[in-house]
Amino acid sequence: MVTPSGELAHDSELGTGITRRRLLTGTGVALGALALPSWRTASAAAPSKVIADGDRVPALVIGSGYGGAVAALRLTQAGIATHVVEMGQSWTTPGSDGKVFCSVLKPDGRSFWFRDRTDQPVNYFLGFDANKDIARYAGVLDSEQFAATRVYQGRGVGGGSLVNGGMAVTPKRAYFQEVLPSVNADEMYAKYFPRANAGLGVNTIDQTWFESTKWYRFARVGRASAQAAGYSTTFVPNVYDFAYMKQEDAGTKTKSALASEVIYGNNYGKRSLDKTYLAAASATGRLTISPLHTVTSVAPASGSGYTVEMTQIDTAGNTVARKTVTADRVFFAAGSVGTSKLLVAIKARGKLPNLPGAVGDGWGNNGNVMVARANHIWDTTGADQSTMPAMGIDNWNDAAGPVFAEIAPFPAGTELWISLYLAITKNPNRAKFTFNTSTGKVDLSWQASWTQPSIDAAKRVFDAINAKAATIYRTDMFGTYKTWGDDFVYHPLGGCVLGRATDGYGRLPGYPGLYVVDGSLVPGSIGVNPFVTITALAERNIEKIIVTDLA
Ligand code: FAE
Repeated sequence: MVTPSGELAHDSELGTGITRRRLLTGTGVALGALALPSWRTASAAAPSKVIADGDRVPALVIGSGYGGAVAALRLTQAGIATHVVEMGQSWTTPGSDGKVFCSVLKPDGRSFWFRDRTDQPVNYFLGFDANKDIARYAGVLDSEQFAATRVYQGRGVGGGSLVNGGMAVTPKRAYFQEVLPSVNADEMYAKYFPRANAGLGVNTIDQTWFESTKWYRFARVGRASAQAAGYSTTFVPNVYDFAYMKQEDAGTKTKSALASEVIYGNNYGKRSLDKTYLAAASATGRLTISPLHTVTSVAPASGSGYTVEMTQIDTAGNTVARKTVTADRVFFAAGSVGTSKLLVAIKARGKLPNLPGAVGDGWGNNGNVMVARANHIWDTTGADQSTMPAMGIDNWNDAAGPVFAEIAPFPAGTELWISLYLAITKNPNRAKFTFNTSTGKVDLSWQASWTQPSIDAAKRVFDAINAKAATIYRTDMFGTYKTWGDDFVYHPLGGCVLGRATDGYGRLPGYPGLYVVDGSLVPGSIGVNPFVTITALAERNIEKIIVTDLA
C-alpha cells in the first residue's frame, strides 16, 4: 500500500485544511525552520518587484515549480535574497468572468500556453476531435510537442502545481532505492518525505464521505472492477483540501474540484505552490518573483558569478524587454524538459562548454499511458465527478509488469459510463535531448515504439479487468480507433540525472554555484506520481547546499 510518510490530517473543525497548530504537532519535521503560514491565511505569493536589467543578485532560481519553490523557501529562510524567474504569468488576476482560471468544460485563452486551439490529453470523443478554438494567450498549461511525444507542463508562478491532479504519493521505498541508489533512503523516509508532505499540505479523503458521495462514484466503480479481477486498490493522498471539497458538496463554498476545474487551474481548494512554499518564501521579505521572464542563457561572468540572460514578454507573447543580470548562484528549476533544454542549448552554444556529457541524458516518461473502459449500462460512473483522483490500482509488486494506475475522473457533466485510468509503469526506455544546429532548437529522441512496454504492462491489468467484468476498451478517446493514450506524458522526469549529470546533490560539476533542483534529477521513472519525490529530493539537496556551499 502506498502511504505518505508524515502526511497531515485535515482540520475537520475549521474545515479549511492545515492550521499552524496542526503543522506543528502533526509531523516530525523541524518546523521552526519550516515556518509555513496557515494555508487559509497565507496570501498567495505574488510578484512585488521584478528583476531589472543590470541587477546583481545573490541567488537566482529559474522556474517556480516544486524544485524552484523549495529552493526559494530554504534560501530565503537562510537569509539569502532570492530572485525567482518564471516564464509563465502570476495567476492572481481574475478574467472578465471573475475567475482566475477557466474550467475543463469551457476552455478559453487561459487554458493553453500560446495555442489557437486546445490540445487536450483526451482529445477525441465518439471519433470526433474534442478540441476547441481559443485565443492565443500566456495560458497555464503547455503541451510541448517533440518528434514522438508531447509533454504537458504547467506555466505560471507555481509551475506544475497549478495544473496537476494534486495526487501526492510517496514512492515505494524499494523502488526509490532501485531508482536512486546513491541517495540515503533512511534519511529520505525519516526526514525529507515527511518534510515535503508537510510543506505541500498533503491530506487524505474522509473515507466515510468517499463511500457515499456521488462525486466519487467513478472511483468506487473503478475499485469494484479492479478488486473483482484480483487487484488491490489504495487511497491516494492529495494536496487539494478535502475538507473544502466537502463544503463544496454541501453548497457552502464555491465549487472548484466539483466544478470541473483541474488541468487549466483550480480557482479554489488547491494547495498549489503559490499558496504553500512560495507564500512562505514571500513572507520572509527576501523573495522577488519575475513572471513572464524566460531565461535563455547562463554563462560565467567576468570576475565571479554567472551572467543570466532573459526575455520578458507580455501575456500576448510580445517581447517587452531583454535583460542581463549577474547572479552569484543559479538554481535550475525549469522542470525536466525546461532545465534539460536550457542546459543542452547553453552547452552547445559554448557558454558552459565543460558541462558533463550526461547533460540531456536519461529522460523518461514515468511509464505513462492512459486508457479507458466502457462500463455496462447499469454501472454508472456519475454525471458529477470530482476532478481530484483519490484512488489507485496498486499492482506494482507484480514482477511480470509493475503498474500503479490512478482511477481518473472524466468530469464531463453528463453520464458517460467511462472508467478512465492513468497507468504508471516500469518502462526501461530512456531518451536524450540534443541540440539541433539547423533549427536552433532542442530535440528529444523518444520513439513512438518505446511506449510499448508500458502498453504491455497496462494491458495485462486492464485485459484481466475487462475479462472479469465482461467489458471492453473505449477506442474513441485518444484518436479514431485508438485504445491507448500513448503519445503524451504528464510526468516528464530526468535529462539531468543526479549523480551523473550532477554530483550527488545537484551541483553541476566544473561550475561552482550552478545547481539543478527539479524533476530532471530523477532518472526517468519513480513508479508513482512524482511531485512528492521531486519536493523531498529538493529539500534534501538544498539543505546540504546551504550548509556546505552557502554558510
Ligand atoms: P515544474 O513544476 O514543471 O516547474 C518548472 C517551471 O519552470 C514552470 O513553471 C515553467 O514555466 C518554468 N520554466 C521553464 N523553462 C523556463 C525558462 N527557460 N525560464 C524561466 N522559467 C522556465 O517542474 N504529479 C503528481 O505528483 N501528482 C499529480 O496528480 C500530477 N498530475 C499532473 C497533471 C498534469 C496535467 C500535469 C501536466 C502534470 C501532473 N503531475 C502530477 C506532474 C507534476 O506536476 C510535475 O512532475 C512537477 O510539476 C514537476 O516539478 P518541477 O519542479 O520539476
